[in-house]
Amino acid sequence: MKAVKDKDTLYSRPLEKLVDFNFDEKVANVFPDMINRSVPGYASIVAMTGILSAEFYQAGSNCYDLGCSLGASSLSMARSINARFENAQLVETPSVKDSSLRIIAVDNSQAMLQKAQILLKQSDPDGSDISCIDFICDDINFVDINNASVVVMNFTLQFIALEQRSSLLAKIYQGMRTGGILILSEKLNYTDTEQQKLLIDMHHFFKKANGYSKLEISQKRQTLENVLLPETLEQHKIRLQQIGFKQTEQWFQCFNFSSLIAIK
Ligand code: GEK
Repeated sequence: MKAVKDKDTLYSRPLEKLVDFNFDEKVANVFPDMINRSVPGYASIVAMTGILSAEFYQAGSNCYDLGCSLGASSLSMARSINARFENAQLVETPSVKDSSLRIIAVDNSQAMLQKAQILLKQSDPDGSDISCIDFICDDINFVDINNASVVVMNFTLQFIALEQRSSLLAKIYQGMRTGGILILSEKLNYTDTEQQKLLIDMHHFFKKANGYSKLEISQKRQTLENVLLPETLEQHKIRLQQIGFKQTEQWFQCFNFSSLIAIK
């Protein structure tokens, strides 16, 4: 995706009142800078989302990007899946993309989706990759999941109320084809106090090295406290197993940020 120059300075000055973090227009405008400087490994996870999607995508099925924000994961999926089909077909017939590919990108922030559509058009002016992406503005708890071979939740489940997570994941599982994958990326929590402290410290070193001040780190942390609710790796794995996923593997971790693949 084309880089956006807008720098995240939202928490650089002391704020009188810290309100809970939400994905409004101010956040949407600086989001690429914010997520790259705040989430260790974000760019790798987005790139690998494309690679894994291309391998596990089943022709004629749907792909979902739940909590798509500015569409970075959707674009990565579209490019990688289309490239896989183009390469396969070069050998036999000249052509063509898998015209049945649909990527359903869902977010409940109108501001994010508006910006996503502008950015994707800039990244792919002739629309050859992004024409398969349908944006839906809705709560992912209310969206139907059907005939899916790839479902991506990159740093979205952590914003869903704890008591809604099992039913949401069960709905996703029900809507998936056998052999389909869920890519689940999350910030992790640790039950051991020392381990938790060390991992949080390392995350803050990362943010400091990326130019965030102590004030920015502290104010952002407070605004996320009631909104971003991390769980442990074990909680994620056990829940996915209980829902029925036949294999769950952690394939990435950098500090307290991780990604799992779960296969139906
Ligand atoms: C990326 N996956 O760039 N329904 C729909 N969307 C939601 C909901 C909900 N209930 N709750 C939160 N969101 C993206 C990054 S960001 C992660 C995902 C972060 C949306 C919210 O509006 C936001 O756009 C996204 O989930 C989380 O690969 O900022 O750390």
